Amino acid sequence: MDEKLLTLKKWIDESDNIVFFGGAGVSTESGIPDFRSTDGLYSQKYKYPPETIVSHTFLTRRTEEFFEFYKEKMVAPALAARPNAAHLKLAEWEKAGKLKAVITQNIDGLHQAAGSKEVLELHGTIMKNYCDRCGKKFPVEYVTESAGVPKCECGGTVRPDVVLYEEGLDMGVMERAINYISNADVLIIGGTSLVVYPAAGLIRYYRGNKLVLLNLSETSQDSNADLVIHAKLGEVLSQL
Ligand code: CNA
Repeated sequence: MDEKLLTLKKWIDESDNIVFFGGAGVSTESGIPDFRSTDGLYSQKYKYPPETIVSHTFLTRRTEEFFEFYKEKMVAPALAARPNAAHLKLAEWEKAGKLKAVITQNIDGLHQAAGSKEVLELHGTIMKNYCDRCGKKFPVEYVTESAGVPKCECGGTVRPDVVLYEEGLDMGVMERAINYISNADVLIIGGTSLVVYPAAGLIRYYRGNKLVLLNLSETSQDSNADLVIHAKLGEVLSQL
């Protein structure tokens, strides 16, 4: 085990107040492409960039194209995926009383599938859907089994309970995330490029001296971390 890993192991072993904050890179080892890696969705060729498609304007103005992309590129890979070593290790730490919460920008439900209980989904989840007219709730299967745009019996569109670009985050979830981060002993940030705000801004609420950045590529926050490891999350966490 190299020196950085030994430091991380020591911090983990000694703490019962770890908080994990992650993004799409947590799920790439489960086969779900992220946005910004070289084989991520931004590198694939579409008529529009993903952040244009996954936006409120696109959902309302080009609803059919939205659902075509959303179902094929976001829902199908997530439903086919299984939790990887990173999801499983975080769930194990929570069960052992060491980890307080997982705060995620992911919408794939894999932390819950791994057994994590306290999961704060900043950007919502594909698992929950609701009618934009009457508010009726629908499971993800309703969306996948509907041809084209999923419709409610009232005539409304059944949309994902996901925070799209141009939409605001749930303030209750944000407040809970801030509370966990500002009280954390060890904060591990992993699998996120830290460019999507306001989620990326959460890092500034951390007040401790064990900020771990565990990401495949460099981030703008590397210089603010106490420990930086550029490697695959699942490969690192499974060694701990
Ligand atoms: P991003 O901007 O695509 O960044 C991902 C980061 O993870 C990059 O810096 C990669 O280098 C890094 N990375 C990739 N694989 C690994 C790995 N195995 N181990 C460690 N690091 C890795 O994604 P962000 O989460 O930062 O951006 C936020 C968006 C992406 C959120 O709104 C998400 O909802 C959205 N998204 C979510 C999913 C999902 O739910 N699985 C998939 C794709 C996009």
